[in-house]
Order: sequence, then C-alpha cells, then structure tokens
Amino acid sequence: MKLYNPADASLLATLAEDCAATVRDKAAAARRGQLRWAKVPLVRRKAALARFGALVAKDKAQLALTLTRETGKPLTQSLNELNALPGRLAFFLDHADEALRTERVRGGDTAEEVSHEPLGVVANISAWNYPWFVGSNVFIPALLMGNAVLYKPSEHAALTGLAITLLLWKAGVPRDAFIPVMGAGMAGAALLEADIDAVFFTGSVATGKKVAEAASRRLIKVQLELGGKDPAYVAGDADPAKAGPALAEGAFYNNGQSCCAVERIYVHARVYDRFLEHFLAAVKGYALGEPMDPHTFLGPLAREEQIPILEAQVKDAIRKGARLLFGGGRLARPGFWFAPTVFDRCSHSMTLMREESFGPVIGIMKVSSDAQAVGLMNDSDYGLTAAVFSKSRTRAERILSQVDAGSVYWNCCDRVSPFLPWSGRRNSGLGLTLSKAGIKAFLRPKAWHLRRP
Ligand code: TXE
Repeated sequence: MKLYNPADASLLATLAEDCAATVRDKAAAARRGQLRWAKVPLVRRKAALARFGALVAKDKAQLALTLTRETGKPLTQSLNELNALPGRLAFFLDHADEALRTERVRGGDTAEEVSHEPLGVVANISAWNYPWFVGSNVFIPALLMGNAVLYKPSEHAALTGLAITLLLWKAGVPRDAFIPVMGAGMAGAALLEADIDAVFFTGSVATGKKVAEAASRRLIKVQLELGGKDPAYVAGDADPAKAGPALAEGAFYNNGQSCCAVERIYVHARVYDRFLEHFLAAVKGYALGEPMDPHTFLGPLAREEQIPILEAQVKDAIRKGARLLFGGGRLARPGFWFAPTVFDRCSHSMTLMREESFGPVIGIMKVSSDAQAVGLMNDSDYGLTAAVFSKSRTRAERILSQVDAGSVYWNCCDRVSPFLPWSGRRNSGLGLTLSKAGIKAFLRPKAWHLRRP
C-alpha cells in the first residue's frame, strides 16, 4: 500500500496490507482478547484511555506533522484536531460508569433490572478527514465499554492510524483488544466477512451501502456516518458581516472536507449583496499554500480522485447558468490542489447543489422568504446538519424545526460537540456517535426478571 503526500504527490511510505487470511487471524485474536479486556475493571480501562490522552497531548506536535503530511490538512488545523481530543475523551471517561450501571427499573415480587454488556468485537472502519475524531468517537467508547476493536484506518490516513495504535498499546490497552487492520477497500471488505459483532463505519454513501449490505447478511449491528450536503440559510434579519465570514469558514475549513462542511447557502434578498461582499472578502483573505506553513488556511485536497468530481460540478454549474465569483479549477502545481471556488445564481438542477462536493466549492442562491429556504434546505438526499443565521432565536427555531437534519445550528455551523448526538438522516447515515447514547451504542442490554423464591 503506497501513501502519497497530497501537497506534492511524492511517495511518503509503503506499508504492508492485510489480506483475508490475516484479517481472519486478527479477528480470532480480538475474540480472545475481548473476553479478557471485558474482565478488566472499568477503573483500569478508564486509566488506560486517560493515559492514551496524556500520550497524545505529549506527542501532539509530531502527530500533527504526520497527519498534515499524509492528508494535506494545514498544520494549524491538524493541531486543532489534536487539541480537541482531550475534551472528547473527558466526556467519555466522565460518563462511562453511568452507561454500565445496572438499572433497577421495577421492584415487587418480580423485580426487573437492565444490565449492559459489551457488543464483543467491533470493527471500526474509519475515514481520513478527521481521523482523530471519527476514529476516537468509536474506539474510545468501544474500548471503555469492554469491546475489542479491529480498527481499519483509511488508506489515506494510515500513518495516523498506526500512531493511534502504538499510543493505545503504550497506554496499556492490550495488543489483542485493539488491533489495526491495514489496507484499502479490500481489507475493509475482508473485515466485514470476519468474525465481528458490529461495524461502525465513516465514509462515502456508496461504500456505506456495501457495508450495510454485508452487515445485513450477517445480522450484525451497523452504524454509518456518511456524507452530507449541508445547507445554511441567512435570513433577512441576519447580520451579513457576521454570517459572511462564519459561513466562509464553515465551507472552506479543512478545504471543505468535513462531514458537516457548509455545502450550499441560501440568502434572503434583503441582505444578499452585503452577504456576498463579506463572504467573498473572507474567502479572498484565506492564505493558500504549503500545509506545513503555520499561516496556511487552505492546503491541497487529501485525495486526487476528488478533483474530477469537483471539475464536473464546476462545468455543470457554468453550463446551467451559475455565475463564477471566485476560483474555478485545479491549480497548476504538483499535488492535489483546487482553487477555492464560489458560485452564485445557482439552482437545484445543478450537481453542485445536490451532490456532495467534499472540497473547496460552494454554491449560493438568493431566496425571497423563509418558507422558500426551508423547501430548498429539505430538497436533498442528505440530512446531516443545517444552519440558520438570524437575529431572532424564535425565527431560527421555527425554521430549523422544519428541517430534516440530525444537527441544527443557530448563528454557527460546522460544529460537533461530544455532549450531543451526532447522527445523519437519509443518505447521511444510520445510528449515532457521541453523547451518552453514543456510549450506550457499544453495549447490549440484558433484561433481568427476578422472582423471589
Ligand atoms: O471513502 P470510502 P473515501 C465521502 C466524501 C469523499 C468520498 C470518498 O464525499 O470524497 O466519501 O472518500 C473503506 N468494504 N466521505 O474514498 O471509499 C476505506 O478503506 C469495507 C465522507 O475515503 O467510503 C476507508 O477506510 N470498507 C465522510 C473507508 O471505507 C471499505 C468521510 C471510507 O472509504 C470498502 C470520508 C468496502 N468495500 C469520505 N471500500 C464523512 N462522513 O465525513 C472502502 N472501504
């Protein structure tokens, strides 16, 4: 398996890939390891994960370099990701005891209780865009709850995946409770055929459907975090000077490669021109350059395969009458670079407004009412997040309660909190991570009917 540096397309590393036989062996080892790990008292499992957090914090400068080298994410954004990890970890550690506590739900002659047991061996098929988040949202609560994890990092973030593995082992998680599976789609597919009890997946809709099909054949639990086409609406009473830069950052942070990146913007006619001015000023101000440079905000894309997808969206938008306001195509330099690109006068006949871009391309549309904005926001196959900018909370709540999305934002966007469930609707996913429910997701309930003799 070859890894390339997206900034200049140079070869970074060559790694050994798993095959069906090695994946099967790893699953068998995880099966044995899980039985031992589940017997380790929770206080010791928590201590190991807390040590992992401390080791990550100690090594974060080096880990950020690794992530930037293999994904092209600007160094400051790699560091932001690592700096946010302790908050996630703390949430899971603080709520682990509560999740595992037996609930005495009914007294009387026949008492009723619910206890909670680990799922068993959990496959964690992960993505490259935020490997420290989308991975840790799964493997931290999975391990805390007593599961073994077969962790397949994305082939585009494999070095980070190996770094996570080494730090978990160093922190005291047994080598057979957390096992990396290396490789691309074939290794992932082999993992789905191995002896696992659940699969937690982050990635594309197309692969997510394959994962769900494989899981359904085995009748194992499946959780999918897939893509999005997240809308934002700037209402007529919003402050364009605030909404413009906030939505530009929501659209272009991590080069638009966030699951909850803003992908389409609707703006009320009353504030349209002023919004465009502020939005474009923010985009034009972004420093594009070498991802290792601490001043860079926009680096290369992580995957070259995305460039033709973006080019096709741009071509389709122009052909159907959109106005190109900035950028427009691949940059002529080695590596996977695409100019930040802004269109307005868009319509829902354009792929730019309907299919996931997952890159630095955004479409803007003028609307004349809140009702029109709601209709357009809901006109999508996806349902991950939606944002409304308005001075009025009542107005924003009225709009957002009509939007079919798993997370909604008032005067903010592109935001994830460990305290809140992270779930997508329609093509954006199945199940959830984060929040107390995202810890319980790694447990099976056992119902106890206890009659006195
Ligand atoms: O995804 P894949 P990729 C979206 C985004 C992006 C596109 C492609 O639009 O441009 O997906 O990204 C493993 N059985 N998102 O190619 O192919 C694969 O090795 C089992 C949105 O990275 O879905 C990797 O570990 N596993 C998303 C993982 O699945 C398989 C984040 C994801 O790969 C497999 C990432 C198979 N048959 C991409 N084929 C988000 N929600 O943020 C591949 N894999």
